[in-house]
Amino acid sequence: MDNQQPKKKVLSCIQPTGTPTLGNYFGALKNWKLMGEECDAAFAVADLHAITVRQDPKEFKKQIMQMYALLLALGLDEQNNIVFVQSHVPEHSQLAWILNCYTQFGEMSRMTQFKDKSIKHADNVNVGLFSYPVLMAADILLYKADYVPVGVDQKQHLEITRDIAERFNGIYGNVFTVPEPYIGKKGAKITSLQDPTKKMSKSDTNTKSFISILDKPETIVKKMKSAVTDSEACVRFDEENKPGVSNLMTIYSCCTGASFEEIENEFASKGYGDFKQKVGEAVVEELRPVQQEMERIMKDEKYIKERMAQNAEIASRIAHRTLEKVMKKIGYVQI
Ligand code: ATP
Ligand code: LTN
Repeated sequence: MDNQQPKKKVLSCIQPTGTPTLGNYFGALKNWKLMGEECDAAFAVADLHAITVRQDPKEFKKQIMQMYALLLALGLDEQNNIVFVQSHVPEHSQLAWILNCYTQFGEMSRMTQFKDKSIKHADNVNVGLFSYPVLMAADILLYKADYVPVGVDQKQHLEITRDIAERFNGIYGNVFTVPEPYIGKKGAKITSLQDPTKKMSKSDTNTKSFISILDKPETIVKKMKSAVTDSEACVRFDEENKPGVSNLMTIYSCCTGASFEEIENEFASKGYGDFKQKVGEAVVEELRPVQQEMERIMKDEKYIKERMAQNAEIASRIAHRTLEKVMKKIGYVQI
């Protein structure tokens, strides 16, 4: 990104539906930090999206606080970037309703996440789950984001956001910035430690399949040691034939910055036991500062709520400007 140009805008959100995993961290959060250093960024806890799946009220509140604290612990609010909670900015719901009316049933029916989640939560296939990507489009379009850093699983939702924006602009002129997904090269897909053909997911019922960002060092090393690999006993990157080892190499590379070739050389004469131990230790070191900062922030609820309130005010100002413009274009009466 060229220094002479005005800074590009970035927005991304994460749902407070459990403690983030290493997948969320490398696929999303770490890229957020890097992009926040170069761009004008806004990051949010997507608590409106989270109720598409039933949440226990007490637990939900705790998870929103925890996720927000984590974003602060990662330093995402540095350089004047905004870190806020989606439900504190009502414009998200307002614009989502409007955009619902500019989105076709047919195009939404193609969303693979909807199909997957309706199977997973067959007893609660609610309309919110169906229109989930429209709320996501509202999040993005309110802040005129140029780039949206996400993991590869969200690409389809970004495509529909672009379609909605282009359609609206086609009718009313240039209202929305058409955003582009930003999918990091490394870490775009961290897979499950127990079934490396599936993505690592914080809602997996098998806790050995993921590493949570708050797991204790000994738990991290233990989970790494029980990661599924293969019988070749050779550290070599081959996603198709060696998905388990390739996943561990990706994680190690994300932690240390080493290339796959360097990793292959480092472990050329070593077995999987040594390799897994080293990957575990690298993850522990990567997460240590985040965990320490998180522990400090979580002790101070008053501070967290103050930061939430300040940021909600700034976010609202930006969101309100976009919403007003949209409503004016449609023909609503301004008072
Ligand atoms: P759930 O398990 O509840 O479906 P999730 O772990 O997929 O949730 P989300 O809140 O849906 O997490 O995703 C937050 C961000 O993390 C998104 O940008 C998503 O693309 C990214 N992400 C999630 N899982 C992975 C993964 N295994 N590898 C890389 N990125 C991921
Ligand atoms: N759907 C996303 C979370 C999300 C999001 C957004 C990501 C909600 N709104 C806007 C990017 C931009 C998810 O589940 N990962």
